[in-house]
Amino acid sequence: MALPVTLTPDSPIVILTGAGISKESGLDTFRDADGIWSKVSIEEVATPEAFARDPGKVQGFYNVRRQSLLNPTVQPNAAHAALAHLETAWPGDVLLVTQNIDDLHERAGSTNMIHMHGEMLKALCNHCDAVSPWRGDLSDATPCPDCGATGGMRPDVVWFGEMPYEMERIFAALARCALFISIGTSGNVYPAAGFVQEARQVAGAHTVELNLEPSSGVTAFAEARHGPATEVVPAYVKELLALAG
Ligand code: BJW
Repeated sequence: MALPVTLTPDSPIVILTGAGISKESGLDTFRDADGIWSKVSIEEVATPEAFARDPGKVQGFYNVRRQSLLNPTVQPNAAHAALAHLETAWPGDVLLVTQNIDDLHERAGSTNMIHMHGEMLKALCNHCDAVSPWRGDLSDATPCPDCGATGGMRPDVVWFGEMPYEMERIFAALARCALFISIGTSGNVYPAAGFVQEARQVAGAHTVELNLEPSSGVTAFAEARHGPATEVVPAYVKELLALAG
């Protein structure tokens, strides 16, 4: 499908990514048949109540995922690279909002980005709210590097019932974007699942879904292209950059 004529090379773009973009880098998605939530329940590991009830279990879940992310076989793929290239080559603003807590977008070179669900390679102290870079394991005995207290260190990630990061900045960008692209997300989790309506209704943006298969919210998008992220994302970016000349 052709790109809309209303899109000009200085049009602001907002991109939302989800777990599907990192699947071909070797990281699991959540809701696919072999996904994370098929092995462990949200209520056990992804709520503040779960952490209060059994911090060791939650720490263990994230310790394993942190070490998987740090495995040298896990590297950014062609979709991450294409988005980093778009940010530098597109004359207008490109804001990348990721739901992912991995660091593959940064490793690919993206800089204007928001981790709305936090970052696996950071730890947050429940006692003093300090955020620290973190690559090792966390446990109840881990002291906070800032306040020294133990028992409060948790991964700096956003669990169900918690407020995602930088919502004001995200909604401001959605309200003025001309193009909204959603990549590799099932559209099950709010507020991210509502961004397409915001971009369409408030900004009048063109909206595109790039996903392995139609997501549950596909009808909200003006355009959709389906296939592996490493194929559909570079192809779509190439079309956009041809428009920029
Ligand atoms: C490929 C591919 C390939 C595969 N190529 N594609 C009732 C109604 C509305 C809302 C609520 C409600 N009850 C409760 C809520 C709110 C709740 C919510 O949304 N619940 C739903 C279950 C209904 N949300 C919250 O609590 C959020 N906070 C909140 O709302 O605060 C209040 C607020 C209100 C208004 C404004 C602002 C704030 C917090 C949500 C926190 C989510 N946390 C998690 C865990 C984070 C840490 C971690 O990673 O462990 O975030 S849950 C998990 O889901 C993770 C993900 O970021 C998130 C989204 O998943 P994602 O990325 O979409 O992955 P999948 O697996 O679902 O989809 C992958 C897709 O990729 C699939 O479609 C595949 O087909 C595709 N794919 N291979 C391309 N190669």
